[in-house]
Amino acid sequence: MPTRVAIHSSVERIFPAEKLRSLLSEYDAEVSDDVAGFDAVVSFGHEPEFLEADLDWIHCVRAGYDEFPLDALRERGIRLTNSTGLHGDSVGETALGFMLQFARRLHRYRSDQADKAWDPPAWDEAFTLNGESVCVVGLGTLGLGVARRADALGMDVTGVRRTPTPVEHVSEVYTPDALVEAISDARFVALTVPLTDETEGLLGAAEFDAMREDAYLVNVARGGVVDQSALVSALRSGDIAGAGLDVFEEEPLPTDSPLWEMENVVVTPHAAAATVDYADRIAALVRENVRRREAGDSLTNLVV
Ligand code: NDP
Ligand code: 7N6
Repeated sequence: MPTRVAIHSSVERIFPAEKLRSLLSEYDAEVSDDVAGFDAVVSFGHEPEFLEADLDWIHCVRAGYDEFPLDALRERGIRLTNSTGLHGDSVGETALGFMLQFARRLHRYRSDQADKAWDPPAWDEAFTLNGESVCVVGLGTLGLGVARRADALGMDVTGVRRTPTPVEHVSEVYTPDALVEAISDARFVALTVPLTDETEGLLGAAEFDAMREDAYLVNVARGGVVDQSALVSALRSGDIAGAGLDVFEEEPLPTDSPLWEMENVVVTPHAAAATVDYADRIAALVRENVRRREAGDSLTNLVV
C-alpha cells in the first residue's frame, strides 16, 4: 500500500509547506491540517488530533521532540521520527559565530554602529578562540558540529554526555555527574543536549557560580536546559561574562525580558538551524522512511 503523507501547515515555521509538498510529489503528499485518512504526517510539533486519527507515523521536522506525548504515542502504536542528524553544520556554525563575536567583540561594534560610535576595545578586552577552551554539553549531532569547528580553530574541546567513550575532536569526555568539574575551567560552555527530565534546569545558580567569571554560555539546545532567572542573575552579578542564546524558556522571548538589553548577551530568534536547504533535507529523510515503511523495515531516526 502506498503511504498517504500529510504535511501539517505548522512546518511553515521553518519553510513553505508547498515547497515540501512539491519535493514529495511522488507520494501525492498533501498540505492538510486534517490528518484523517492519512498514514503519516510531517509536522513541526504535536497536535492533539494526531492521537485520534489513523496515523501510524509522525515525522517531526525538528531534532527536539520534547513536546510530544511519547507514552500516548506508544499506547496507540504511532511511530515518531525526528530530524536529528541535519543540524551539525548550521548549528555548529551558529555556535562558533556566538563564540567568535564575543572573542573578537563583534557584538559590541555592531551595537556601536547604530550610534555611529567609534569605540575600539580596551587593551585587554579582545581575545582569540585559538588557545581558549570550550566544554560542549551533549556530544551528538549538534555537539560534534561545535566540537569539530572549535578544534579546527585551535581550541581545547572537552565535553559531557552519559556515554563516557572517546569522541573525535574532544580531549576529555565527562559524565553528567561531573558537570561542575567539566564546566568550571572552560572559557565557553556550549549546551547541545535534548530537553529531558534529566537536563531540565541543568545549568542553574550553582553551575554559574562554578563557571569562570570570564566565561560565556552558548545555548543552542532548549531554553529549559537553563534556569533563566539564575542566568539573568549570573549575568548581572558578573558570575559569568556573557551569553549567546538561541533558545529561551518562553519563545518568542517576551519584550520585557532583561536579556534583550544586556550588552553582553546576543539573542537570536531560535534560528541557529535555519538554512535554505532545510526542506530538501527533510524531504530526503521522509523519502527514506517512506521507502522503509513500505518495505516493512524499521524507520531511521525512530524515537518511539
Ligand atoms: P543528538 O541525539 O544527536 O545528541 C544528543 C546528545 O546529548 C548525545 O550526545 C547524548 O549522549 C547527550 N545527552 C543526552 N542526555 C544527556 C544528559 N542527561 N547529560 C549529558 N548529555 C546528554 O541530538 P542533536 O544533537 O541532534 O540535538 C540535540 C538537541 O538540540 C535537540 O534535542 C534539540 O532540543 C536541540 N536542537 C536545537 C536546534 C536549534 O535550532 N537551536 C536545532 C537542532 C537541535 P548520551 O546519550 O551519551 O548521553
Ligand atoms: C528549526 C529549528 C530542532 O529541534 O529547534 C530545532 O531541530 C528546530 C529551524
